[in-house]
Amino acid sequence: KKIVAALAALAICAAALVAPALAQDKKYTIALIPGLTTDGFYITMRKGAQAAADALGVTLVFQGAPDFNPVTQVPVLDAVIAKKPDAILIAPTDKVQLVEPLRKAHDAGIPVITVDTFIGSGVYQTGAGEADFPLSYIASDNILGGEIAARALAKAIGDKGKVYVSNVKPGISTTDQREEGFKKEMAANHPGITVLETQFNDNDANKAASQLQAVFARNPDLVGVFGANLFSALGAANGVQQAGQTGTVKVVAFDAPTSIVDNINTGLVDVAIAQHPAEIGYFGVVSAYAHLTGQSIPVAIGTGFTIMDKANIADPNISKYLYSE
Ligand code: T6T
Repeated sequence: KKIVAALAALAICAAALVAPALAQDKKYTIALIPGLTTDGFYITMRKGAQAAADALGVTLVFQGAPDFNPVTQVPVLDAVIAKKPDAILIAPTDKVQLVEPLRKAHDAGIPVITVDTFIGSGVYQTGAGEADFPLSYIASDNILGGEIAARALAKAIGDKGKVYVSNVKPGISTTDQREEGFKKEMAANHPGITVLETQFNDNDANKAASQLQAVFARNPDLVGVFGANLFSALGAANGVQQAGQTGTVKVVAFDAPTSIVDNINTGLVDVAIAQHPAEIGYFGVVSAYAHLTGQSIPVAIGTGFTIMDKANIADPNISKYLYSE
C-alpha cells in the first residue's frame, strides 16, 4: 500500500513539474479574418500579425472573403469556428450583422478580438449591451481620422466651397466614424464649406469614379472630395482625373496604397491619411497570445496615422507606412 501511495505521490509531483512546461509549449493557432483578402490595408495587417506570430511561435491562419460584405464574411467565420482556433481576430464587415455570428465563436469558448472595425458600440467588456463580448478592439481612431481629413481638405480649398464624402456603405464602424468626424469638424470650424450628400460606392472604385463625375455634373463648383477608404479614395481620384479636374477638385484620401505616391506627386491627391495596419495586426496577435497565456489585456488599443503629402512623401520615415500589395 505504502509503495502504491508513494508512487502516486511521485506521479503527482512529476505531473506538476511537467504541466507548466506543457502549457508553455502549447502551439496556439490564431485566426485572422480580414474585411476582404485583396486589400492592401489587410495585406499589411497580415504582415504585422505574422511578425508577431513568428516572434511568439504561434500559427497564424489568414482566411477571408474576396469582397467587403457580411454575406460572404459570415460563411468564412463559420468555417473558421468549425476548426476551433485558440482565438479569432476579425474585422467585422458590419456593426450589427456580425454580432450573432461572432457570438457563436464566443459561446464555443473561442476568444474574439476585433481589429480595424467593431461590433455594437465598440465598447467591450462592460456587461452592458448585446455585443460587448469581444475582449478588445484594436484600431485607428476613426473619428479623429475624419476630423484630420476635414482639416486637410479645408486647407486645400481655402476654407470655402462645396465638397462631399465618397464612402462605402452605412453600417461599417470605421467608415461611418470617418464620415461623422469629417462632418463634425466641418460644421464646427469651417462655415464657408458646404458638405453635399454622401455618395455610397459599395467599395467599388469604378462606382466611386462615376459618382464623382455625376456630382461634378450637378455641381460644377465642386472643389473637393474626401475618399473615406482606399477604394473610395482611388475611385474619387480617378473620377477627378477623368473629369479633367486634376488640381481643381482637391482630393483627400483615407489609406495609403503604393499607387497613392504617384497621385500625390502629380497633384491629383493632396493628402493621404495612412493608417498603421501592421501595428493593428501585430498587437492583435500579441493581445490574443497574452490572453491565452493568462495575462489580462487592454479592452482597446488605439493605433496612429501618418499624414502624407507632396512635401514629405519621399521621406523614408513617411513612405514606410505605405501599404503592402
Ligand atoms: O480603410 C480600410 C479599413 O480601415 C476599413 O474598415 C475598410 O476599408 C479599408 O480596408 C480600405 O480599403
